[in-house]
Amino acid sequence: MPDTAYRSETYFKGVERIAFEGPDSENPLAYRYYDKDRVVLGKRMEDHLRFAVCYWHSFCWDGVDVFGQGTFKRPWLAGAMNREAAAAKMAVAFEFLEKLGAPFFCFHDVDVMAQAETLKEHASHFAEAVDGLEAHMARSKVKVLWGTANLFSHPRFAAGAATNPDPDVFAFAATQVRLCLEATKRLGGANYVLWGGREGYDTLLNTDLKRELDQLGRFLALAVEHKHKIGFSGPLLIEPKPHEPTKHQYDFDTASVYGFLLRYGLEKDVKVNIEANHATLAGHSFEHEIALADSLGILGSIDINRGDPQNGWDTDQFPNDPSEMVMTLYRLIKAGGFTTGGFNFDAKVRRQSIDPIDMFHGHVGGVDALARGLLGAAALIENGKLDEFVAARYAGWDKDAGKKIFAKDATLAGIADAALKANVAPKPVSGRQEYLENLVNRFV
Ligand code: XLS
Ligand code: NI
Ligand code: NI
Repeated sequence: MPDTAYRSETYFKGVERIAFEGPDSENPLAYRYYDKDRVVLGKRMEDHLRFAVCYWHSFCWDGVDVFGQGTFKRPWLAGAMNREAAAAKMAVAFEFLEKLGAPFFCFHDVDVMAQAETLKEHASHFAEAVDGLEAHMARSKVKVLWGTANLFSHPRFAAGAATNPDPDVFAFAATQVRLCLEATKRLGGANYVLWGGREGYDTLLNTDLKRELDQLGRFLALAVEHKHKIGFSGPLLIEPKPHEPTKHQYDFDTASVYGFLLRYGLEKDVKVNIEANHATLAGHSFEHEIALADSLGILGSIDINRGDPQNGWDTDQFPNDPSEMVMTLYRLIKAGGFTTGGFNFDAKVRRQSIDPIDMFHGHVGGVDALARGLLGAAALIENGKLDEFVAARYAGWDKDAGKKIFAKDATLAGIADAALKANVAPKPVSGRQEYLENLVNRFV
């Protein structure tokens, strides 16, 4: 039986609300950079970062890995996830959110509810959990950054949710998405996320690729239709990931998601939720994925974490690399900052970090890493040299030579004739990479 004797305010004994104490503080449970009301580039830090705690890693995972049992011994995870255990988990979650001073959280439907055996039971247990969330949110003022349906943990989804060979699995998943989208709207959530963990294949030998892509396009189109029908104003966000758990996932990276959206005519309604560790698994830098999403006009939100340079899976560690954080915040600010999105800590403490207090160390450090990145990025922008350099590098495109190429009546032959006539002889110009790297390092 789960131990449900504890209640809100009692699991993280001795932890007070985390306060800003400045860079010289020796207190490990204080923010050294995150000063939520401090105005940076005309906006409060809290409004720049819009950070969220994710329900799943912090409150649903007991430290299990593929070789070993849970190590954390969270009391609410000790037995069956029944209604009492789900309620106890929720009380602990909100105690944590409030003490951390988190403005947002993110959740999967199954994270917040009692375990269900049937679809009908899913609907009723989830409804009860949403009532609970609503009450906790009203009291604490913590908001939903996004909700999502878990369409990957249960064995029924082993061969995919939308892309399953069995249409009943599609219908089951569609029901979950309908309920979770409606709940996210009711809770005032800012976005709705779809991560296709099982929407891919383990072997092409048993896979009809064309059908599966059409099924996924259909699923997404139906979700868009329902979003409009119920008047959910936030965007739908696809979270790209190249593989893990499947060998190949269809929403591989930002570029492939964009191609998919264009093919199914969904590019106006759907954006991306970019995750740092997923970018690196796809062979990109995190900065690349943000810059590309911005240039395609589909940057929605960010799952902030980091991988491990020596291994190739989604380790979901808390971000802590100052230079990566400066460039992340720089790209975000250049993209105009978040509108509905935010930084969701899709991150978990290590399996040996067994004390409840370790959850605070992880999140406090992560928030501070972002805040420090924000200050560095703001200083880099105020310095102006990086932006000036890039603008100067492309300046020719704003002059005659560039404008003529983009003129409506321009042809390849016309451009070639003019080039021949002028006998154009372009001179190589230094890219100044080392100079720029040194410049950025001054703000890390
Ligand atoms: C897994 C994903 C997942 C999504 C939500 O790798 O990051 O946690 O963010 O389903
Ligand atoms: Ni994620
Ligand atoms: Ni992930």
